[in-house]
Amino acid sequence: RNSKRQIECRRDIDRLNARFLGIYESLIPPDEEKVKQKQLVTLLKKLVIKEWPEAELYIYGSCGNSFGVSKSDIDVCLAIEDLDVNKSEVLLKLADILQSDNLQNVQALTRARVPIVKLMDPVTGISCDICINNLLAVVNTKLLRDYAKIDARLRQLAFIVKHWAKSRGVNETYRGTLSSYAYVLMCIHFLQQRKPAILPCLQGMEITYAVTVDNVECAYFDQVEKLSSFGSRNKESIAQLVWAFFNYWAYWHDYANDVISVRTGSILSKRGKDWTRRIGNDRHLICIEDPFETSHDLGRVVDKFSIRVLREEFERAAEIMQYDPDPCVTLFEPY
Ligand code: 3AT
Ligand code: MG
Repeated sequence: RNSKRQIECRRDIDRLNARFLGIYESLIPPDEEKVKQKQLVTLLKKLVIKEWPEAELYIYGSCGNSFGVSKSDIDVCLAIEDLDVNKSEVLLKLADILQSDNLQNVQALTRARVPIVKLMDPVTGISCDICINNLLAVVNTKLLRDYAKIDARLRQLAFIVKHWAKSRGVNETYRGTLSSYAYVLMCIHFLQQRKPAILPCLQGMEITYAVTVDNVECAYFDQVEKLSSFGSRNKESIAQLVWAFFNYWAYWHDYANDVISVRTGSILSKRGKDWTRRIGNDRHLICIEDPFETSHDLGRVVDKFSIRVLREEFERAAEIMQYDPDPCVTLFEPY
């Protein structure tokens, strides 16, 4: 009878895996959408080159890091070599140019924390944000994309986690919860920690790619095609990983002492980073070290109210994965 129960249990897990993979597949942007994104970026390049012949345009964020779901906005960075550019002037000029080319809803937000021009392409319906010289974001986009190439389970897990976070209202930095970028780093770190590991620590390996951006050295092993069987000793399925991810953040993470660090592939101590007290607005209630700007805690947006919301949501998700007969529905119920 025992082995019969095991077989039934196995079937349940297989069914749950298939459900999660189905959700993942349904979130992937179709090829036509990728083509349209490229077309819009090509148009933008053409317009930009006329005014700034030396400038480059880079896609960053979820359209460039491979963690973008269907219908995401495009994040674009205009890189201008001239170090003393006045960003506001450039943005206003850029807004002018875009407006005269019939792009819609063009707005220059020169006073935002990251100043941008927003626009919408009436042909494709795609929205786009353009920032100036935010090259660290371009480099961290490449890091995330490189990690995604190593093991398919990273992209699957991160899509599920981002979808959960958006459904549950905990992907809103202006309300004190975490950015998509932070969630992807949490997923990478989690897969680095599995036993056996599913992801390596690229910044701890031989350096094959190095750039210095804004005085920050960004260096790591980027020949990831050589690592395509790295995680194969670990056979965990996506359903197990989703369960273990939420379980970790609900019950095992030491919020009082620990910092998760993709850069080192390990847990660091808050004391070591001097992140034990509130300084200004940085409260360090959940600590996620940026892989390149190591003094930057991606949890710094979280305050004493939103940390409770976040932890309750992690606990809710862990409970659902443990006990709910149909976790794939309940997990993503709107809040
Ligand atoms: P969505 O699919 O749009 O939710 P995304 O990956 O595009 O996810 P964001 O729009 O929040 O995420 O951010 C765009 C990029 O900007 C992602 C990352 O390369 C960079 N970025 C975002 N937040 C930070 C941060 N706090 N520090 C450094 N880079 C950041
Ligand atoms: Mg984005």
